[in-house]
Amino acid sequence: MTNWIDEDLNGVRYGLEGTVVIDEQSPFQRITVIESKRYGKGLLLDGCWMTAEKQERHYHECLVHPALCSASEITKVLVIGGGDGGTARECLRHKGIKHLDMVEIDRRVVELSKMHLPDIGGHAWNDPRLHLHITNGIHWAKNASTNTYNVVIVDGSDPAGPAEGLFNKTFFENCKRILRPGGIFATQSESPEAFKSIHIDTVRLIREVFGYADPLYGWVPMYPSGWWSWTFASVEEASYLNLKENRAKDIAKHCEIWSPRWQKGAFDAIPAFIERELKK
Ligand code: SPD
Repeated sequence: MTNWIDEDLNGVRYGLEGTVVIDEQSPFQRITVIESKRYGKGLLLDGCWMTAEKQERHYHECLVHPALCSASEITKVLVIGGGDGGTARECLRHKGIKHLDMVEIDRRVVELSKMHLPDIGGHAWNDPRLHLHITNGIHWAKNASTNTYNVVIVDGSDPAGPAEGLFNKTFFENCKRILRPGGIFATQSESPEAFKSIHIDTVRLIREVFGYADPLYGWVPMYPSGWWSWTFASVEEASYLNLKENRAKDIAKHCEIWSPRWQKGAFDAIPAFIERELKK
């Protein structure tokens, strides 16, 4: 018998054929781990696709490397969310990182990811540079000292449930405050098709807070519409557009999707309807 596991959104289903391995309620959200025919094991939170073994690089590489290849320094980095470990794994490919704080609200996401999706976090879980804190990332950003991090990366889920506060002005202002000069902020910024207004509002707000912000467009086939975005921001100038050549060259060797050429096209691939909206 064929089993389908679907994310339902506004009258559309985004599904994979497979079986449910774990389905439990944590204090924060419903956590589901599945085994799919096409993409291997996958993770859903509150019924929304987060990641899958054979597709996660589409997402994690594009969130991490534009920021880490363009910040002036990358000694100290903060990741908020990202409990499956994929963002930390991509960050820690960068030898220049000395200290990575990863702040995840839900201990069970980390535990179940380590147990069922161990390759997504991979070596990151044992890397001494990784400092995992199970606590609220919004409070972390509020309480961190000014000028602490070279890069702040937000790998949250959609703006409902525990991730809702990762999309508001106060949170973005705190992220800006804790960035060091020359620092870069990065966040997943939803789909320009399936979450059009959230996407536009998010880019606008980040631009208003930081001064410079641009969305980058790519594909995560399992997410609603498959068409996804990540937004990068900085304060003094649009420094996320300028890659540090040596850093980028080293990292690109290991990537499946991301490369300097891909990134150039992905910033330029802003759809006309979004560009018009952002100019208003
Ligand atoms: N609609 C899905 C948005 C998910 C963003 N975060 C995914 C977590 C992967 N580390």
